[in-house]
Amino acid sequence: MTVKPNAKHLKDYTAPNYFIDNIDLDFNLDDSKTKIVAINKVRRSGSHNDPLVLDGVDLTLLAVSIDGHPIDNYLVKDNQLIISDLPSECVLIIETEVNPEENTSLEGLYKSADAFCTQCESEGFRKITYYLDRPDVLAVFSTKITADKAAFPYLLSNGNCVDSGDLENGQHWVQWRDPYPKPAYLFALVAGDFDVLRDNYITTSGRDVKLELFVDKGNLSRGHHAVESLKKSMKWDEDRFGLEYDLDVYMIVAVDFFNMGAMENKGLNVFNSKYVLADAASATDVDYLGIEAVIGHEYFHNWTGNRITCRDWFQLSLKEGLTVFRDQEFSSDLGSRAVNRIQNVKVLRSAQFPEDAGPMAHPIRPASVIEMNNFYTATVYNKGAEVIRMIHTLLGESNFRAGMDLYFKRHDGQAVTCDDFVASMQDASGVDLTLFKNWYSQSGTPSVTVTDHYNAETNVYTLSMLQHTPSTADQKVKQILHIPVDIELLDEQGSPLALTFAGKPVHHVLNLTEKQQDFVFDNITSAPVPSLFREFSAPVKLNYAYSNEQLTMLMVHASNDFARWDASQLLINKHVVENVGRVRDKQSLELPAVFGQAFRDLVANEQLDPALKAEMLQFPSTNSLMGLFDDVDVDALLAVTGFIKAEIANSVASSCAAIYADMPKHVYAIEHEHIALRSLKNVCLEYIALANVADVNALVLNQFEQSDNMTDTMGAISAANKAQLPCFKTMMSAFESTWSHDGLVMDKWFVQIGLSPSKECLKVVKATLEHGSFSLANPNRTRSLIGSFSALNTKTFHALDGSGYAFLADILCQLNSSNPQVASRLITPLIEFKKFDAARQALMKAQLVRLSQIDALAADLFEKIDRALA
Ligand code: B3K
Ligand code: ZN
Repeated sequence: MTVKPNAKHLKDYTAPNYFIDNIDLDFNLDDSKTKIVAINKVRRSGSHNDPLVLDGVDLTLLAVSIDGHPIDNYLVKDNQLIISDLPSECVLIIETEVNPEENTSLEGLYKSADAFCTQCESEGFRKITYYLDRPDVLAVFSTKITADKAAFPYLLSNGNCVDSGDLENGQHWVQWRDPYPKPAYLFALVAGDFDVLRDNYITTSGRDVKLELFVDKGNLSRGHHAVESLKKSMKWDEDRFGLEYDLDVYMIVAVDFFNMGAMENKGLNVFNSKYVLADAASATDVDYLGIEAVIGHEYFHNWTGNRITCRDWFQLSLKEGLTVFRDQEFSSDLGSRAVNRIQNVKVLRSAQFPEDAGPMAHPIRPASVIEMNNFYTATVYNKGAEVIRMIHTLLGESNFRAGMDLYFKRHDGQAVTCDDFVASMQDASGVDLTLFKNWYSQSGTPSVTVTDHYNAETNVYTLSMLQHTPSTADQKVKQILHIPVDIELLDEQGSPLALTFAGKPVHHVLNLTEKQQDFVFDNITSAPVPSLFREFSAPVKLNYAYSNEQLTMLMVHASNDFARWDASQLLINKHVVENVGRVRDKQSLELPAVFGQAFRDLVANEQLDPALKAEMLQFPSTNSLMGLFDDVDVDALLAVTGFIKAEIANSVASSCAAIYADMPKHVYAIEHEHIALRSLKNVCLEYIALANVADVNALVLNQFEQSDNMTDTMGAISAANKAQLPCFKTMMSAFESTWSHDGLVMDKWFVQIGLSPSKECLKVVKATLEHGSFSLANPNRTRSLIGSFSALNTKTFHALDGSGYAFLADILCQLNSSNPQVASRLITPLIEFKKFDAARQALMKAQLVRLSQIDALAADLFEKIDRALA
């Protein structure tokens, strides 16, 4: 392995010994030689004689001067510029040169097709100039950009445009100034030729904000949903949190080459075009909802992230967990709260729980980091949002809002810690969060084992709970957590029972604060069925020995929609576990009659919201089912899931066919009721296809041919893919000829190739690398084809000949040098090898060892491989 990069530790944090209060940047844009002059106002903090140590990566240093005098007695070493003997205050001018067109890491200043753009979070600004590239150094930024006017008519940066002008040689310049001091990670620059969608928004206090959306030429008609989503976000943040936007202009630029979803740079968001562009022909309902959520997320960062930022990167969840919570609430207030909750929980169970169980386990506030980009994780984001949600559950909406208000009052304009956030919540509400804070420092998914006892003579019912957090790769010893347990008790008929003890009402959210704790209820006249962790009140695994009858009762009668869905998942999980046991014991697979009946009743239930029905019909992902086992037997799991899916399909196919036939024929619109019906229709189509009823091929093909929207088009293709219907090929080639000019739409086609259950899948995936619309240089293409294959195609990726693993490792070798961030995201299924059987473990490990021997292994991959092989 290459030299081990150093880890940084939260416990070693020290405040900066210098500050930069002001930086004036001057960019002369050129594809291969962009020159940057940075004028820094530097101030020593306290009295010391330590040198100023600036970060810089992949820079050509041209000149350094202090207070107007060029100097050369500096040291450039290990990606640092070290300057000694500085006066207590000075003007430090640094001239650097960078090569944007060769920057394939998509971090720092790079070219996305013909446009220049930047990505600086977390440590990309150091690829632009030498700087104190850390979030607790806040400066006022001014940015002048000069470039060819014909090729780059738009020159954008943060803040407000204060001046501009033309030069003689066909060049022009624009001067920007952002009045809000910010850390370097929020800096942005974009230069290019775009179509611009312009709008405006009047804030509650009457300020008129210009909204500008920049898209590739010809894409204007696909930008309207993003702008509408932005206006909804601005209104929602005013209504729910009393927060207004603070600059005169809000700009969003959509680019095709982007490592993640989007970036909240102050006043100038840069977005992956996937989260901007949508019209009926090219985007699914999921795409539309994703755009609304990500536009909201980046907008909400303006307060939770930009106005109040992180003291250090270990505190990332301070802004990300909180902002995910805010975007989840936004989507829930605008759409279906139950469906949003279900989808968020699916992410936890299929991505975050496995992360906690694997070699990259870390608390939402990590204690040690090698490559910060590796910590933009489901744990920091999604579990982080769950931690905020638990605070919300414990405090209630009005106390939570008071806590947020206090947080803004205390810390606006500062770089702070998770502890500061919790202190505001505690001080504003009076709720003691001392024990609760363990959620910030402890990794791992806790389990809560519940047993109960009913005394028919005294009418007393007792719930006994035991919490346990298993050791994780990063942390052996675990502390007790404060776990909110939201419950309901139902009588035999499914009616809710009042929760009381000794004549007093008991709140439905129980506080589990000890290892083992009993909760007692009286006046319970018959043995109740408990609905536990309603609304997923804590990110834990529940162990309670539900009977089939209890679960089917909860599926119908639980008053919380999430709990009804969760009961359907628990019913499936229970039979997956039982049947995998049967495979191990060489018995035949079986399901009780109540199982199929539960799903027949579900489909027949006309009272049920179609959106919830569609969710309850969807089979859990293989990745979340893997979480039910300590040792995953891939072959048994696939056999069992295939068997159970077929059983559900056979039980519901005829009623699904009836629902399908009776679907109202709406004029296509992006409205929540329509989205719900489309999702029910398409899940029905999938079961009809899996049950392989007569004429299903024609039915699916007909939906494809008649479709006037991408949701139904993909519904048909996906059903045909899963059921391996002959029409799959026909539809894929029709899709390809319509869309091969548009990589973003072709991503859906690449995903279907990666997910194919066909024996030929890997061969086809490899051949598709040569497809004219594919490019490994584009992260969206790469994730669509290779990510879908390796993360979701369990059968082929985990083939026992090791071919899936070897293929992924081949790709990672290439990406290690071109784009380590993308490589590091894709490696996840390989590093979680310990949960599989010995044969697969050996094959996966061999590929990791092979990768560990790459010359110049990037820190991103190094950190994950090193932890996996430890
Ligand atoms: N803050 C960015 C993510 C940056 C990722 C850096 N590797 C987007 C977001 O969470 O809003
Ligand atoms: Zn974010």
